[in-house]
Formats: sequence, structure tokens, C-alpha cells
Amino acid sequence: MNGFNPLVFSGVQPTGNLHLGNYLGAIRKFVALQDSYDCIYCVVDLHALTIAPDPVELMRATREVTAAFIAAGIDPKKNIVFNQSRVKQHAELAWVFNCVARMGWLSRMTQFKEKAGKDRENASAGLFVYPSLMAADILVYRATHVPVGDDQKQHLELTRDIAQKFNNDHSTRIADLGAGVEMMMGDEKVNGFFPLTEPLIEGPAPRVMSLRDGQKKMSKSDPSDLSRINLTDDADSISKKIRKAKTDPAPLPSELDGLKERPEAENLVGIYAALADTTKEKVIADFGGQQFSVFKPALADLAVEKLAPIAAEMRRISADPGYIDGVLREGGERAEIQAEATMKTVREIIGLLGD
Ligand code: AQP
Repeated sequence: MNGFNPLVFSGVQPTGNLHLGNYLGAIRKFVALQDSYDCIYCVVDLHALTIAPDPVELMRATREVTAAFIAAGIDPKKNIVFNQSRVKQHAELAWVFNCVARMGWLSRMTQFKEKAGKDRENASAGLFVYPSLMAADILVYRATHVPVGDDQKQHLELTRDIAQKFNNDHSTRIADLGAGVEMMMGDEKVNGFFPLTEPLIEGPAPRVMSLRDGQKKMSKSDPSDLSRINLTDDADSISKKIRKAKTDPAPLPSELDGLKERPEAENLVGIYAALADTTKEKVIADFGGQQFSVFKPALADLAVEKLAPIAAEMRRISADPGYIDGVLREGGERAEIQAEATMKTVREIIGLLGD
């Protein structure tokens, strides 16, 4: 991309129960990309601090997300897998980006508005500047591609805005230091230090919705466990949750268009298509005109077939925390070498005296 070496970066917060949305929107894509790209996958524990988690729970969840990565098929030898707080350069670059990002940009982030709710005055400053840290996570490796769910699209746009402003603000110095890469910004050819990272969002279920409400995304923090399929759920729980998933009384339509205005039906069709590695069109071709009493058991069987082996592998890996900690330690050491190389140049570009 634009002269930068292709590199994939993405992260998952250790904030509770990993669910089907995290799997289809992110983790499964991570696995697919490792064959074609150098990839860095991070358990973003500093992000989790924005909601003040219990420390013991945070450590448990950090190991669990790591186990999920490996259980899903991510190879920690081939890729870099680590937890964010080990590599201090993330926090350092986040501060630099707090001074690049504008208050107006951060104020427009819908995730902040949703998570802060009505009591904005009482939200942590960390929650407000979360997107600067996310931009730092990505750009400290000068990553070119980020596989994420659709809910993260706006944060990726902000990451591009930050990269673009940094490149523009320091263009002369970047050129003087010979630190830039020739890239297109709009119609203009410039020397930029940071790439304009592209999100990888495509797929039949880019935003998996709650099983209880087709208007809300499936989320770790939803108080109702019936709203999500956790990656650790056993076969019975998966089947029960799909059986109880909210739907409307009509059968599935025979055309894709017929899913419009039927968010719960569309969500289940999207989940089926993603798990079966096919399209929503194909699912409708197979199940159009059928009642949910036929479709739901087929979906439950498919979900169990795909998810139960991951849950079993997660349990096996989680039984050996020493192994998980070793993966994170080694990944952190490898990540830090790359992150420090970036930061050394950033310090020179912006005028911080160092070695
Ligand atoms: N419902 C979803 N559909 C598709 N992708 C999703 N992701 C999250 N929910 C869905 C993707 O999973 C990756 C990791 O997300 P995260 O844990 O870092 O943060 P999040 O987006 O805030 O996840 P949750 O589950 O909604 O957590 P809470 O409830 O704590 O806010 C990201 O790529 C995300 O897009």
C-alpha cells in the first residue's frame, strides 16, 4: 500500500465474555490473514482500563483472549501475539496523538457517546481519548490493514485523520530526515511517515447483532447472557440461545430484499452465512419460505459444529497459564523492537531529545 510494507494489526479488549461477534467480526479474519500477511495481534489491556475492571479479572480475561486467539487458529510463532501494556511505546505514541487529534474529532465518536451514556461528566478521560490510543496501537507498527467489525469503522477513519495530520504537520521535517515513504494523499504525492491504514470489514456479518434485539450489536457488556453466544458456551447453551433468539412470526423470505425491515431475521441469516462461509443469497436460496422452527435448529447445529472445537481448545490452552504468559512475553519482546524503531523516528520528527 502506497509504498509501505503490508502489515496487519488488530486488537481485542479483555473486558469479559468473548462472543460470536468478536469471532466473526475480528478473530476469524485474523486467522485467515495470517497466510498472506505479517500480522500483529494484540490483547489491548490498556483499553480495558477505561472501564476500571477488577485487576484479577483483567488478568484472567487477558489470558482468555490469548487462548481464544490460539484456539481459533492463530499461530503465535508465525505472528506476533502479545498484550498491549508490555510495549510502552503504545502509550507514548498515544500521548503524541492526543496532541494531534482535535477535541471536535474525539467528540464525534459514537462509541464514546454510547459508552459514556447520559453521565458524560463522569466518564473517564481515558474513555474519551480511547481512539488516540487505538490509532497509536496501529500506527506504532505503521500497519497498513486492520481487520475489525463494522462498529470500529469510525475509529479507523479517525486513525487515518491522525496519520494525515501528523504527516502534513511534519512534512518538511519528515522529508529532511529522509524518514518518509512516498504516498498519495488525495491527488497529491507526499512524503508521509504514517500510512493511511485501511480497515478490512467485509463479510456477510460485519456487525453481529444481539440475539434479543436486532437493533443492538452483540456485546460483551450486555447484561443479558441470552443476547450473545459466548465462545466458551457449551453445545446446549448455544442451541438454547438460538432457539430463544428473538424473531418475527413470518417465514424466511425467498428474496434477499425481503430481509429489509426484519433485523432479527437478517442477523440470523448473516450469522449462518458467515459460519458456513457462504453468502446471505445462498442461505436464502436454501431456506427461503421455511419457518424459523426449521432454520433455527440448522443454525444451532452449524454454530455448535464451528464453535465447540474452539471452546474445547480454549479450555485446554487455558489450563496452562504458564504457556500463555510465555506467548505474551515473547510476543511483547518481538513487538517492542518494531515499536521502538517507529518511536525513535517519531521522537526525531517531533523534536524530543533522546539517545
Ligand atoms: N457485534 C459485533 N459484530 C462484529 N464485530 C464485533 N466486534 C465487537 N463486537 C462485534 C469486533 O470485535 C473486535 C474486538 O472488539 P473489542 O472487544 O475490542 O471491543 P468492542 O467492539 O467494544 O466489543 P464489545 O463486545 O462490544 O465489548 P463491550 O461490550 O465491552 O463494548 C473489534 O474488531 C470489533 O469490531
